[in-house]
Order: sequence, then C-alpha cells, then structure tokens
Amino acid sequence: MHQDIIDGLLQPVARISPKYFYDQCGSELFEAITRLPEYYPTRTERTLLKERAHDIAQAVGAVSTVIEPGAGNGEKGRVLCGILRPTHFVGVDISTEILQEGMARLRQEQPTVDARAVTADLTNHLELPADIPFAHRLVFYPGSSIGNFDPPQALEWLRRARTWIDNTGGLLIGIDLPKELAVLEAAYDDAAGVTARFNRNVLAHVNRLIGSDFDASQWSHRAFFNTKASRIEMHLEADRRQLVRWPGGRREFAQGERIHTENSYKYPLPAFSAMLREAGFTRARWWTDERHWFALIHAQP
Ligand code: AVJ
Repeated sequence: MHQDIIDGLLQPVARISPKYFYDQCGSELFEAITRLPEYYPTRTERTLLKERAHDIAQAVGAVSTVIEPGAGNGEKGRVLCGILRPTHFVGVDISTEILQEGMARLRQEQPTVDARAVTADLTNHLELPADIPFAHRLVFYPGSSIGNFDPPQALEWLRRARTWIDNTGGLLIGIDLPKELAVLEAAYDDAAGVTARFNRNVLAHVNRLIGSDFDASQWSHRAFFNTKASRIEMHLEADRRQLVRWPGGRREFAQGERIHTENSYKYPLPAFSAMLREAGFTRARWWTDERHWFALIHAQP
C-alpha cells in the first residue's frame, strides 16, 4: 500500500506525486487557490469558455457524452453541459465525495443529462461505464491539468484520451501558456500564502497514508519557474535537519534539502499542437484570451 510514496521519499531527490495534494483539505485549498487574485488560469479559462461559448459549440458540434477526467466538484463540467447539451456526462476523479455531490447537482440542474461519477486514479487504467454512447464523445480536460505531466507522460495521456473516443469524437483541453516570469511565479506563490498551505498539506496527507511523522511546520514552500524546462516547480524545503520515520523506514533530510512536489508545464501553442498530432489528433482549433495567457483547444482525430 502506497509503496510509490515511500519509493519517492527514498529517491536521491525526494519527491511526492502531486496527486497526493487532493485530500479533503487539499481539495478545499485548491478551490481557494482558484479564487486568488494571482491565480489567473481558472478565471481566464472560465471567461474564455463563457465568451467563446457560441464558437466552441459550433466547432465541437453534436456531443453525446462529455468525459471529464479530474472533474473535481463538477463545476466546469456543468458549465460545459450548459453550452453543449450532451445526453451523458461522465465525471472521473479520485476524490469520490466531492465528485458525487457535483454529479448530483448536474442531474438536478440539467435533468436531461445522465451524469455519472466514476472513482478512479487516472494514473491507472480507466474503466468507463459500458452503456455510454461511443460516437460523438468529447473528452474535456480543462484547467491545464495536463501540465502536471512531463512531456512524454502528457503525450501518453493524449494517446489514451484518443482511445476513449472514435473518429467522430474530440478533445477539449485547457493549457496554460508561457508568459512573463513574475506573473507565473506569483500564481504559485501568492501573497496570502494559500499555495504554501496547499503544498505543506501534502505532508499531512502522506502522514495519514503511510504513517509517517512529517512535521509540516518545519517545511517551507518554494515555487519558481524553470525556464529551460518551461515549468513551474514546487518544492518543500526543510527549515532544519529532519528525521522522518514511517513503519519500516526513515529518511534524514539536511537543512535546506527539498522534496519535489509538483511540476506545472507551460506549453507554447505550436509545441502543444505538435504533441496533439503525435497523439493522433490531426485537426485543432484554439481560443485564447487577449493577453495570450491561456488557451482552450478543440482537437479531433
Ligand atoms: C491543477 C495542476 C492545473 O498546476 O496550476 C495550483 C495545481 N498547484 N497551484 C496548476 C496547482 C499550485 C494546478 N493544476
């Protein structure tokens, strides 16, 4: 159980997968992040979706089923259903409770939508309900969630998404674009310290999962843009020497030693289009805000 966490902690440079951010508290902190003045992606994407709704609906065409991996509380899915009016919606997430509430709300607000909640860890195989239509599916992957993967994993993810649809289907994906350093770094190191709390919270979650004794108050939030890799990196840095134990293991951390907790890649549009083509999507249309900070892309086989 959770051997992957222990393996990560024992790497020369310790790491914890960003999927462990999202326990109950972490999911709430992430929602708070999306409302921060510095965190532009959610707001920019929402505005894009609203303002370009007509164009997007026209480009996407008829949709039977929207599949949203990492649907969270289902808020974005509900907005998209209002625009595209599919007959089915499949929300997929690791966090069951929040997702089920979101799908219940979607059914209530849009009774013509058959909304299902599928609990799955997206790093593993995804089992979709057998009775949802196969033609005219749309995979919806908003929020630049794909940014958490490194480019080979992102390509792999796009190839998998391609297997969930047939030639009549499509993908609507949000990606965060490279931009001024100060804007990027502020979005991941906000003045109110919410992102710092979100980052540190992963230690409390890991403690519960593997029985470790991390003292979150002894770790500092670090976030910076790695220009060469075109990604925001988040780390936790030990304020002083730490010995962390768990049943069957331990690790010593020197003062200043870091645990790498997240990458958030920022793809230029041409690079991302090339990746889409490599994954089997031959056609793409995109919409961006006037500052070119964020893009919504509709890709088809
Ligand atoms: C949910 C992965 C898109 O990378 O911007 C926000 C997560 N981390 N602030 C992102 C996150 C710190 C977010 N994603």
